[in-house]
Amino acid sequence: MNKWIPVSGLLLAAALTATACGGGKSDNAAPAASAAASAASSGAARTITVNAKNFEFDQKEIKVKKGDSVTIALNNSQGNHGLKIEGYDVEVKGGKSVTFTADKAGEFNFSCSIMCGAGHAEMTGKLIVE
Ligand SMILES: [Cu+2]
Repeated sequence: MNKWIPVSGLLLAAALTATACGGGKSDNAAPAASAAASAASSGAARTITVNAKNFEFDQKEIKVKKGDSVTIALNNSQGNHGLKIEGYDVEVKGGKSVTFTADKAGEFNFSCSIMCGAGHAEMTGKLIVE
């Protein structure tokens, strides 16, 4: 009976060693994940002021880089207008600003979000995220 005690001790030691190795593998995955997170948030902060009047935006094309933190400030020099970007959940009204992360590449149409009159449908532009 005494003979079995050292054997079970060895098995326990082997089990602990195996567990330690498994732990080492999962530790290796953690730095890779945090590196990807910091790469996504390394974009520049950009502020774009858009002036709106009846019936156009002065910026028809807004170009940013993917990952940028984009602030759009809308200034109504004439009339009452808003700016809404399709594909992003972003809308800003005159006199205000909105900040979002341009995390999707592509071209996204924006348009006036307030019925402002006869030329309302012509108030469009494009956000280009590259
Ligand atoms: Cu409008």
